[in-house]
Amino acid sequence: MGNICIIGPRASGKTTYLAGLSYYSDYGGSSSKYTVSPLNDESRELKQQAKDTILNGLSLDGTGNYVHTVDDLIYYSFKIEVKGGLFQPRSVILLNVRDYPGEVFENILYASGADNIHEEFINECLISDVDGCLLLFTEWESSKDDFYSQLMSRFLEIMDEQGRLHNYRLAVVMSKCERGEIWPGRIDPETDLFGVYLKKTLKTLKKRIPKQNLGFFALSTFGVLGRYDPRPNRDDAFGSGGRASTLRAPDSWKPYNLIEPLCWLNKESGLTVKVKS
Ligand SMILES: Nc1nc2c(ncn2[C@@H]2O[C@H](COP(=O)(O)OP(=O)(O)O)[C@@H](O)[C@H]2O)c(=O)[nH]1
Ligand SMILES: [Mg+2]
Repeated sequence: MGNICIIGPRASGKTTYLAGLSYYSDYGGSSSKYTVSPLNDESRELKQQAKDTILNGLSLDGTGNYVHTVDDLIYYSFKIEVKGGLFQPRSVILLNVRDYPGEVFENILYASGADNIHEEFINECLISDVDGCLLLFTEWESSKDDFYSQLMSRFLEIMDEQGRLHNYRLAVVMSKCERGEIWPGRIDPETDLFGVYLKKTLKTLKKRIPKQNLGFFALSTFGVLGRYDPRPNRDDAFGSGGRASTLRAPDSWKPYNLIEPLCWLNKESGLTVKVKS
């Protein structure tokens, strides 16, 4: 039962993921494979916000950029209990997450020197009581592959400096996977998403991270319209920060794979727990 971080570039869906994860266990009722208990005020508020926004067709506001120290960032803390099944034990995950604005992650490439606050944020994700990290990616154009791959090289360098290259799990996730072009790739994301669209990034990660510490996933907080209706459950709208997507049919909300990467990251349950949310 350890700490897990979530990082990813701007607008990769981090805050929406957390909001959806925290609220879906109530919304899905007994069909949810897990329950989430918020452990602090910020988490309770996010869960409430999820109810007001995701289900009512409004979008969450973007995470602000005006942060000067790690302590300026919102901190969420959740206890997640994954229900046991016939062949799987019940497991408990503690998810402690600072809500980093995407810039923090992207700037590790550009910033340098003593005032490198971005590295300070990343270092916090790599301290010894953190077991691993959920890394959210959202774009797949080939121009992005170069950028993500450079970003990962730098991230791996920092991991190495912190002595975490061989003892840190990385769940590499393609978010918003309900999008039509990538939905079929969700079944084997390593081969059909990262291996097709983000080849360099995949190679960079595989070169340095031990196989058992590297997992590839696809998830979608929004999901598709139904089991036999693969159209995205999504409407594009404009939010305060530009383009923003919201749920198209809140009554049919069924997120995809929210909990699986967390179960994999969670040391205690390791690879034995496979749960679809
Ligand atoms: N299509 C789609 N859009 C999503 C999904 N999750 C989040 N978004 C949208 O992506 C945008 C950025 O999400 P946000 O959570 O603010 O990203 P963050 O900057 O990483 O915290 C928002 O407009 C969300 O509505 C998803 O599962 N599918
Ligand atoms: Mg955010």
